[in-house]
Amino acid sequence: MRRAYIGLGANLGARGETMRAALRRMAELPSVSVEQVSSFYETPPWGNTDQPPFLNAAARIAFDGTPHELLADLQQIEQELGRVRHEHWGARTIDLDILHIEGMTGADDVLTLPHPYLTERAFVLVPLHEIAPALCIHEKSIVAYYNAIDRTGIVRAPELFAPYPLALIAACDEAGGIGRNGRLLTQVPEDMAHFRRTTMGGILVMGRRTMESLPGWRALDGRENIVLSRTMERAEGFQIVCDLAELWQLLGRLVYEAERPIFVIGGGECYRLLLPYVQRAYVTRLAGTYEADVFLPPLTDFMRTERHSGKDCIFEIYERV
Ligand code: A4P
Ligand code: MG
Repeated sequence: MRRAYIGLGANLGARGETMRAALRRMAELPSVSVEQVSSFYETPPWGNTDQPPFLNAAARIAFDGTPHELLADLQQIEQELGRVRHEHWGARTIDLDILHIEGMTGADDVLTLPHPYLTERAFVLVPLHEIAPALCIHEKSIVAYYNAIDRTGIVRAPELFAPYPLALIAACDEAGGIGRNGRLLTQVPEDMAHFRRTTMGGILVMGRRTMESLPGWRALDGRENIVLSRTMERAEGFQIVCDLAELWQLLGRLVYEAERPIFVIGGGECYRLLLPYVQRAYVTRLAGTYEADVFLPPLTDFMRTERHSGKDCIFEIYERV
């Protein structure tokens, strides 16, 4: 296996979706594993400046085979994702460049390594700097190139680099309450079983207080447990992220390995923060009210698509319209 760095760029169509699809397809290649993905950055067009802004990212991969085989695989993905070949340095659905392959330099008719413009382009250096600051190209570190380049106009695009639509799962009483004194309102076995069934095999994202409310502070089995917390440093069985950028990066890595559903499981603050990225909500309606002090944020822009009654509660599904 050799390590390589791939640059991704898109400025036509649903740019974020196309970039995510390209990463998934790269990860599906038998000869490639995607090890790390940078945030997505919105970047002003370079070269031909009379075109829409780009999304750019960089990925670190490990691959088997020759550089030319890798290039052919990447070009195949570009084709499948509907890359239309416009003019040189012009607009494109997706562009996958090999930025660098460890231990390899050289040029022939089809491939130049490292990529010839790598060190002159802020839209390459900014994402590459995020995942490989210490990498050396022509005996100079990426940090050094990064510090020297004009990065005007390049911004991290949080609403665009969310790697996947999220699902939300919550249990509310008749007043929309979800918790009280840092705990669930009540434990209905039927709802606990529903929660377990729905989320099994998936990725759970929770706030610190929700994590602390789990029995014995233990991670939930059969699922990846992620805690979003600015203050926590480590906890056995949990992966900790301190902000959304870190969350997207971690989720990116996890879901490119294997596509799994992602559930936001609470508490109130976590629901509020992540609701803009939620596509589907599983809501259990509990009978009665419990003097809650935390409430589910209103699901405006959602439509109820399913509702069935259990023994003690009602199970609903909402989809974003
Ligand atoms: N080729 C040679 N070396 C490589 C390499 N290391 N990786 C050959 C990939 N390809 C390499 O590329 C043309 C040929 O380069 C390939 O057939 C391959 O054999 P292409 O992608 O088919 O054509 P292109 O994209 O029009 O040319 P080029 O030079 O790759 O364009 P760039 O350099 O990709 O520039 N502004 C922003 N902000 N962000 C962008 O992503 N991208 C471009 C395109 C312009 N401006 C941009 C961005
Ligand atoms: Mg290219």
